Amino acid sequence: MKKRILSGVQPTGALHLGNYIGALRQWVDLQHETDAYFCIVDYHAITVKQDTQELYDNIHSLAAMYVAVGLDPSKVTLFKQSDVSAHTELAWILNNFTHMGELQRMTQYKDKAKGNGKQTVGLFTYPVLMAADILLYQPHMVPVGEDQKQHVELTRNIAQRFNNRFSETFRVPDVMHPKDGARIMSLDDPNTKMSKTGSSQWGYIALSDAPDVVMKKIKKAVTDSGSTIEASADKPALTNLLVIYSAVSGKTVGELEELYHGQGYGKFKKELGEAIVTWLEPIQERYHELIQNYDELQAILKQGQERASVVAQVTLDDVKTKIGVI
Ligand code: ATP
Ligand code: LTN
Repeated sequence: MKKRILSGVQPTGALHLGNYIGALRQWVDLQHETDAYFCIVDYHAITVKQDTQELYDNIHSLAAMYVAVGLDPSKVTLFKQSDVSAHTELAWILNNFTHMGELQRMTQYKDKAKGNGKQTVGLFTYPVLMAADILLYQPHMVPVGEDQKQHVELTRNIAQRFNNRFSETFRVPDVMHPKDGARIMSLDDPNTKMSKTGSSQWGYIALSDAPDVVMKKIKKAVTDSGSTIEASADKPALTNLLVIYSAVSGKTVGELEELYHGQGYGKFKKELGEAIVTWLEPIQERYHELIQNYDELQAILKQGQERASVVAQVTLDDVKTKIGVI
């Protein structure tokens, strides 16, 4: 039997190279050999303030990007979290199997709540909703970037706690990171992760960025002192650029180091920018076709909802029976 995987992205803005290299690239690679579920986690997005129309548009553009990067909706289940009400139902139940202290230790919560005296309960219990997203589908693996490792660990703890209290109910899933690029760094600050909401526009390359924007962002990207182009612990900025180059060109970091041995940063950056633009071209073409075809996107999400609901309901009914409400 095929192994099952599940993952998700928040519809909070354009997908960037960090999302692709850290998460979606693995999804595309795994889609044929696994039974795969990919979610648009719109209820996670509202844990920070969203504009109504923008959120609606972001959901559809993320669905289009999922398909444009290579996910085949006839092979995988693409769906919207809010379309399957089992997610919020299970999240409520799991809230009662999660300790305050566990959530207080979550680094993403601490980062997002920083300097804000008015953080919401939704932001606090965000990881419990994520645990519900995962556990409903009984996946073997959760392919995500490194920043999500702590959330998957919490999910495992919640699952084990529930299983110990009642009987075997949830599969305890493993986190799965890519070999390279589990944490792509910001282009303007190699000490922080590339993010669509956290850093300036110069920090990330969106998959929807126009060629001239890509070239400008790469030109402005921070580099390390010295002049050799190599990946090493004391060259975090160049290492990051090499990992990105490798992902978009298919060449290994070692091959790229050899190719640029003795060459200047100028030539390296120009060719890296061009490689990204070339790689993005077919993705953007497919994206533009899809985004204009609203009915097709709706049909993909509807089909995903139908498939996901069936699987999710089986787990939810089992949980409700075990706790005594049915
Ligand atoms: P935010 O704007 O909150 O930073 P984000 O860019 O991290 O959002 P998410 O929707 O939270 O995007 O993440 C989607 C997936 O992309 C997750 O699996 C996450 O681990 C991965 N991811 C996000 N940023 C990076 C990064 N810089 N490097 C590698 N993977 C990443
Ligand atoms: N918190 C994740 C998004 C997310 C997710 C999930 C990822 C929500 N539910 C379930 C994997 C599985 C993030 O990337 N910020």
